[in-house]
Amino acid sequence: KVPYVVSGKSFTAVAINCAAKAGEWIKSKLGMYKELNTKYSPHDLVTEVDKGAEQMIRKLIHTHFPDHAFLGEEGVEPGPAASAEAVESVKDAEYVWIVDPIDGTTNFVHGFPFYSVSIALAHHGEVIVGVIYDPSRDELFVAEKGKGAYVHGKRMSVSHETSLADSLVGTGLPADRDFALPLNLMSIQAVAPHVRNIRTAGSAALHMAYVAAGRLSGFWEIGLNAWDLAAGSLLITESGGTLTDIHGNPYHLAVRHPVASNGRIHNELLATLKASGAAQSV
Ligand code: 2AM
Ligand code: CA
Ligand code: CA
Ligand code: CA
Repeated sequence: KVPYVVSGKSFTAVAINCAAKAGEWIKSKLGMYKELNTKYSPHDLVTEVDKGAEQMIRKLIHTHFPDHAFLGEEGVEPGPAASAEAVESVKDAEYVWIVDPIDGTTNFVHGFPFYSVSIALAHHGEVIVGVIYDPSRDELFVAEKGKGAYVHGKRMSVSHETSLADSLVGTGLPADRDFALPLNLMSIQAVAPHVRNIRTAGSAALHMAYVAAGRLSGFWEIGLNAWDLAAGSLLITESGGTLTDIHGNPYHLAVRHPVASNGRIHNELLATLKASGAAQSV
């Protein structure tokens, strides 16, 4: 049995406080960031607001839970090797907080109002709390293991579409132009003729929250990281959806090529991705 309450302060309450506080601060900095730097590629952006938000969240979490491990995007060297190593080093921790302070930095930089704060807590590698906050719409998505998923207190459930033909799905255009982007473009070319339409709005975490809320029937992307997916993973399963990797294996913290759906279109989406040839390359 997982203890949800530690010294009178629930994990979920702390996660929500962190997401709300950081989100409000991030929003106040819209159009006001000072330093724009690149990380792994010229398309991989970071600002001092990403770093400041992560520091704010880490401090708040450690005030309440000083013994818990912490994995945040801005604390990890850019690139897939360092990310994999960082996930490996925390995946068995008793408690680890997995945080993306701004998911959708490119949108934040351009003032396109689709970015989010993503905060998850994993217990021995299993996500038990997931919170995603969208400051632009003031939408708060919350899931607790075994207790359902909620958007601003209202229970969420996935969409009812049973075929790709009736589905609106989401994906991304990865910043890694050499490896992930060409593969994801192949997958988009294969999926596009079969679905109602595709959205690539620039925040993987928010796309996952939208699958949980029934606004998208599916989402996939090649080359993501633990902090993009951990909170969304619980939103998906607690709202009745299905989350696997691109080969159909169950989700775990090291998964980098996720396929999320309402469950009903999952096999058709997996089969289409397989037929595209992209799945075999990762
Ligand atoms: P970010 O804004 O937190 O960096 C858009 O396709 C998604 O890809 C976003 O969730 C974005 O997260 C993520 N992303 C951006 N750069 C990336 C990189 N170099 N490798 C993997 N994911 C990246
Ligand atoms: Ca980033
Ligand atoms: Ca991200
Ligand atoms: Ca980020």
